[in-house]
Amino acid sequence: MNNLRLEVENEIAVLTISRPGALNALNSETLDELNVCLAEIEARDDVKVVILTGGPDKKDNPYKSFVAGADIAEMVNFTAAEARAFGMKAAEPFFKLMNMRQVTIAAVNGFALGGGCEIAMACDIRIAADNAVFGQPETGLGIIPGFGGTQRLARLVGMGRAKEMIFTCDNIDANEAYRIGLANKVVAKEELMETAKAMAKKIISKGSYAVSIAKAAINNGYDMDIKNAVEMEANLFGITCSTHDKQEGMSAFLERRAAELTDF
Ligand code: CO8
Repeated sequence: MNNLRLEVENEIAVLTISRPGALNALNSETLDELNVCLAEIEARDDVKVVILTGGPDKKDNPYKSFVAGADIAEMVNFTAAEARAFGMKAAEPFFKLMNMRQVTIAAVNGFALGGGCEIAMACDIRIAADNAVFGQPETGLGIIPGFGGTQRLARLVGMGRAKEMIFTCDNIDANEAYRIGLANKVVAKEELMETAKAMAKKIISKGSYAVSIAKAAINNGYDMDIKNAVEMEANLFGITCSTHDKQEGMSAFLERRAAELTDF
């Protein structure tokens, strides 16, 4: 892989997008690598949480940029057909981040602009360094967010705020992102990875199978009517009740001891 780095330790995969000369902008090669890498991660039993972050810039500053967008140099001469294909190429790994059985956390270490904000939004959770900057500058470039931004931003922060960000191209800082629900947490930049790993560890300490079923229930139910969504949840609840973890988790509570959860 030319533009991605994968490190797995303690059931946490840290996936770093690394294009130092372009502030980690997403080009076709990076999207392809991401797609392959996420498929491999999903098949691994030794990974329970994925943390996605950006590598240092060319001056080796680790807090300059998460992802500064899709690669403008690649897009400048796109025909309409090529642009559509590029959007669909991103949709695959973005849906993997959203729907894979492992929890995905974006550790936003600087600029999260355009496609960078969009890939962070495809993750389950966003933790922002205090210097992070979020924005959707596309309309200023004569395009629209094309990696799911018009859809995911409105779902996360509401239509009014999404429209304001997309129509004005105003960037927002980490605290504002937290205030409007775009970031789950803001931490000192030096504590970003430590915080993301601590959250990952806490999630891993729960029943991993239950967490992955809960993720599926939230994702699948979101666009359903409430009646069907609640029925779908009841079905998934039934499935979790057939697991070792349910028996162990509830017995441990009743016996006043710590549960020894496995991943099923
Ligand atoms: N694409 C390509 N190269 C980039 C990008 C990018 N998005 N962002 C930065 N770079 C490059 C710069 O060109 C520069 O390269 P070089 O050193 O060779 O000149 C290098 O990274 C460093 O950047 P700067 O010198 O500009 O660094 P500054 O600290 O001065 O500024 C900024 C940092 C503010 C982040 C600035 O680089 C910037 O504004 N970048 C562009 C941000 C942007 O507009 N992002 C949105 C892009 S459009 C998009 O994401 C659409 C997604 C959907 C596509 C759907 C298609 C179907």
